[in-house]
Amino acid sequence: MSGLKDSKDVLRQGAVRTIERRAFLKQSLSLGALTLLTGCDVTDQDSVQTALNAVSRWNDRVQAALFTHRLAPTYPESAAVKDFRYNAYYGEDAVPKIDGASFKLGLSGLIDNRRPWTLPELYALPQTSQVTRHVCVEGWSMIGKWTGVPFRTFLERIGADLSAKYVGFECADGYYSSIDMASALHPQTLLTFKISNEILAPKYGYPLKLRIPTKLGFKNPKWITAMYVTNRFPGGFWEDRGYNWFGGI
Ligand SMILES: Nc1nc2c(c(=O)[nH]1)N[C@H]1C(S)=C(S)[C@@H](COP(=O)(O)O)O[C@H]1N2
Ligand SMILES: [Mo]
Repeated sequence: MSGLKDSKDVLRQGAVRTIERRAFLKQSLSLGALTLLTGCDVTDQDSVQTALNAVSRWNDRVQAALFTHRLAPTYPESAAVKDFRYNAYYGEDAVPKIDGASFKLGLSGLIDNRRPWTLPELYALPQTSQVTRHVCVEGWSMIGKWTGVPFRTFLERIGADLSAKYVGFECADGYYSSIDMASALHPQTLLTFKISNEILAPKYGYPLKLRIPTKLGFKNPKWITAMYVTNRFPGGFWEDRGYNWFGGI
């Protein structure tokens, strides 16, 4: 890295910190202040929600500036927990059981080759492993080892429009989520097939889980059945219920 780039980075970080401070101030505004700033009637739930959503979208942009190029910490393989904790919006007894033999990953949106992919085809892609910390917003975290294809490799292989804004995911349990393209192309974002060196057990998302260690657990969809590339903001299951969409760690 050249000295010039270093000093630019320092300047940019300073600017980002200022923005972040403002974002923090803006996020901790009272309803009264929100009324003054946005001119919306706090007794009108819709306009309050619209204003708060606008603050959250703004927060997404600040997080994108702060986190997109950062690498998540990695750990020695010995740190990976074998009996990983299960989580979903329902109990373990209700996890989807997907038939791998007939499974096909559906593709749509801004992708050149939208033919569906079978598991043997996906398994034939170049794979890599990572030992990283999964952080759940509900207050627990755990280090695990996941194996799969770098998501960027897959996006390139299918001819995805890498200049599009979002990649969205649909899951067998009705869950859905989406990520910004920069995070989709991040070197640690993997479309995974394995946890702890073994094919994902049903509860961990068989056959496909997106592992994205730069984002919170709810941005790591399991039981992915379809994905799409789009410029239209797709939201997500928890994101549409109030969790911040960017979900950076
Ligand atoms: N399809 C689907 N994916 C999901 C969820 C879900 O309910 N459905 N929950 C998310 C949340 S909140 C977490 S913390 C992780 C948990 O993954 P794990 O069971 O492998 O620990 O899955 C994420 N992906
Ligand atoms: Mo979570």
